[in-house]
Formats: sequence, C-alpha cells, structure tokens
Amino acid sequence: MVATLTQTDYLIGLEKRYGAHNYKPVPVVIDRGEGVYVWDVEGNRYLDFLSAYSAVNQGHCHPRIVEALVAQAQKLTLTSRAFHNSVLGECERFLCEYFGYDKVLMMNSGVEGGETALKLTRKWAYLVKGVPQNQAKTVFASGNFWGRTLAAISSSTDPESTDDYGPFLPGYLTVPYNDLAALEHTFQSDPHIAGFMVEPIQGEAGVVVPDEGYLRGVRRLCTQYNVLFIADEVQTGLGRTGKRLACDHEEVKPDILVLGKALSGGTYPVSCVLANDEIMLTIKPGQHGSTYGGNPLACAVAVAALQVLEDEQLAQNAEKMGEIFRARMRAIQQKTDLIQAVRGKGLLNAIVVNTDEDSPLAWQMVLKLKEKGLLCKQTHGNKIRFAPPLVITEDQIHTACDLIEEVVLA
Ligand code: IF1
Repeated sequence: MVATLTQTDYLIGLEKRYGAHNYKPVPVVIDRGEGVYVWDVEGNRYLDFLSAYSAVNQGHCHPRIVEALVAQAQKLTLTSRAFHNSVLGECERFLCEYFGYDKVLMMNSGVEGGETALKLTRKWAYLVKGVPQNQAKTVFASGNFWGRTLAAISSSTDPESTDDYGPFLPGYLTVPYNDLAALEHTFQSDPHIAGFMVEPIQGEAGVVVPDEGYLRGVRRLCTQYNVLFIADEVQTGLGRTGKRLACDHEEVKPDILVLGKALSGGTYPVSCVLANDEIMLTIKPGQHGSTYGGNPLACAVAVAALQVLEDEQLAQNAEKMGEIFRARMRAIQQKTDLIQAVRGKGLLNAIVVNTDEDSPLAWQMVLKLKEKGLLCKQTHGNKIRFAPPLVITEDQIHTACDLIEEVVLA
C-alpha cells in the first residue's frame, strides 16, 4: 500500500527540493491567518506566539489594513521616486507628527532602515561633527541583531551571523550591552565616534531587557559626547513592549529612530528612519534611495497600520496582557527547575530553559507546543520567545499559558 503524502509533507518537500536551505522552520505549513490565529494546510488552528517576529502586532490580516492595501493596490502601487506620488507626503506628515521628528526617510526592510541610519550617521559625522573623512566610527552592543546584509553582520558578535562572510565593514566598535561604564569608556577612547546603534531590548539575543535607567544613561552619554543615539525599534517598536516605542519606557528620544515590521501590520515590507533636519538633510538628492522606498502602497498601509495601533490601544493591551503572561510564567517557574528565567516587557517575552545553549530541549518544547496548538520558536538554543499579536485577549493569554504549563511540567 503506497502511503499518501499529507499536504504538509508535500509542501515541505517542495521547499526542501526547490528552496534554499537558509532556515530550519518548525514543521507546520500555514495557510491562513486571522487575528491571533493561524491555520495549517490540514485545517489545524494555532495561537501564533511569534507574530512573524513582531511584524503582525495588529493581528493577521487586520481588515482595516487589508482594506487600505487592496484599495491602493487597485489604484497605484509604484511610481519610483523619480516622480512624486499622492500618498507619500501625507504618510510622511503622519509619521513625523506621530513620532515627533522633522523628517522621515521611507525604506522597505528593517535592515535597509538600519543601513540608512548608518549612512545618515556617517554623513552627519563628516558634514556636521567634523570627523575626518573615512574616520567615522559607529558603536554597537554585543549580542546585537539588525539584519542580514554585510553591513549588518559586520557588527554582529554571533558566529552564526558572521562565519565565512568576511571581510567585514570597517568603522565599527562593540561594547557590552547594558553597560554604561563601558559605553562611556569607549566614547572617551575615540573622538571620531559618530553614533551608537542599540536595541532598547535585544530581541534575537533572547529578549535581553537592560537595567532600568540604561536607556536614560545612553541618552545622557550620547548627548555629552556628541554621539548620535540610534534606536533600532524594528522589533521593539509599535506597541510591542507595552508603549508606542520601547524608548518611551524611560522617556528618552533617540536622534535617529528605525522602524519596520509592524509598520505595515505584516501585510507589506515597510520601514522608515526618522530624524531631525540637522541629521536628515545631510543626505542630498541622489545620495540614497530605493526603487520601492516610499511607494504609495507601502505608505497607504503604514498609515492604516499605525491608526489601528492607536485606535485599538494595542500598546496598552500589550502592557496589560504582558503582565498577566509573565505572572503565569513565574508561577510555572515556581513548580519546576526547568525555567531558569522569565523576562520581557509588554508582549515581547521569553523563558530561558535551564539547559546549555546546544541542548535540544527548547526545540523539543517548541515542537510539543506546536502539537498542542501554539506556535513559537526558540532563539540561541535555550530561550523560547513568546510574542503574540497585540490584539490578544485575556482568555487567549490564559489558554496559551495553560498549554505552556502542560509542556513545561510534562
Ligand atoms: C530573519 C531574527 C528577530 C530585527 C531588529 C532589524 C531587523 C530585525 C531588531 C531587520 C529582523 C528578523 C529577521 C528574520 C527573523 C527576525 C529576527 F531572529 F532574525 F533575529 F526578530 F529577532 N532590527 N529580525 O529583529 O529587519 O530586514 O528582517 O526586515 O532573518 O529570519 P528585516
């Protein structure tokens, strides 16, 4: 008797045969998404506790965002920046007023936002700060992750991101994360430092939350040493940590703000960089850009995605649901020695499984959670990140925690 392939196996087989092997996905084939739920091709429903790494904060296929996408897609999708378009200006005004900056530069992926921030920082170093040509340095925190381009991995301290990809971009320095003394020492050691790019919470590193006061300290030191504070809020921004921006927890304002992911609610690649004129106007016409950057479709979607965050008070919900989630995780932690730590802010949380990084246990727990109807993924071996869409209800949070408890205490 010939065993029939399930649709799941067939589709995974196609990806294996015809697709690059640059990922090791959880073995589930998702076919539909709505709110906090996704369904696989077999019709099984799951709670999505990854949210496409914080790109689906507004919930899968949010009707208001999809409506904006469809309406604009039927009218005009792309002109290139060789011409103006009827949506960009309104979107730029919305973003600048919403986040409180003079200007915004629209890009597509988060890493393009980071690269744009880095280029602005170098321009500012030479044209404003007076750093000698090609001497500008940018500082990064160890454990950083801001994308997969060569400029991005050049700052990485993770061999997974850097092995066999050299040579790397020069002009980078790294300091330990969450260490103000080391940051000040580095600023004092080199007069040509132009910027410090940092995630307010390190996502990929395993949801590493710095000490209270760290961001205020970064702001103070960057001001004192005339270094641009570049906040990479691609993952932590847009309500994810319980505030509009993670920097808002300490009421600090970065000189350059990088956004992406949920800027479109997961419907389209949209990123942007916000800064005031002294920085933003160092780039003159023809000195930076992108075919799709600032296209009318992206702009229509971005405005709708932010309006949903605001109108549905998703940051506030993330704050409330996150408190409940971490309390439940800490209650489970009391019943077992399997959980080494529970950490996070808002609905960006993680548990650290009490094994070393190369133990398969966290992956096995992820697979068991999938079987029980909850999708998540571990990072750096033993940290399991839990990041549901910010529209999640209290009942859904408790349902998820019940499933996590079943797996952890099994
Ligand atoms: C993958 C990780 C998360 C980011 C921060 C910039 C970017 C990212 C803080 C670049 C992107 C994504 C990349 C994605 C998986 C995901 C990820 F696991 F890779 F590290 F979220 F933690 N700044 N993060 O987290 O944005 O260019 O991807 O739009 O590479 O599979 P992007």
